Amino acid sequence: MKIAAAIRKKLGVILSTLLLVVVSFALSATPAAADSHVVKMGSDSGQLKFVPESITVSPGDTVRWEMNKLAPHNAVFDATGIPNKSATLAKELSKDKLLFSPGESAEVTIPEDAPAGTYSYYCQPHRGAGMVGKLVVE
Ligand SMILES: [Cu+2]
Repeated sequence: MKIAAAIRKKLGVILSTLLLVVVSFALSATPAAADSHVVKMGSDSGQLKFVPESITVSPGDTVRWEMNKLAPHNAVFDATGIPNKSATLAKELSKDKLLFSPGESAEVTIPEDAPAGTYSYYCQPHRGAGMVGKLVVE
């Protein structure tokens, strides 16, 4: 009965592997999956805008600003424009490095302790032209 024992052993390995896959999938799927959001800098039609101008995000989500048209752009938050008026959080969220080439991008992860509310940001070179955006943190 050597063969039967070998088969049983193999079956055991297969079953435990299967169990491991199922369990690890269940564990990784449990916390609300973080979303990633993309905001274009400069509209396709050539306007000085963030597209979309307002997005709704959750803590843990990532936001990626992508250079599109009419460079240069950046995305800057001020303490006055965020719910808890924290200069530290504003700095943490800001991507003040200017982006020039289409496809260049800057990404930020919304901190888990970011308070809910509306966060306003702007592009430093084009703030006067109305290039402002909003993140609504839920
Ligand atoms: Cu700009």
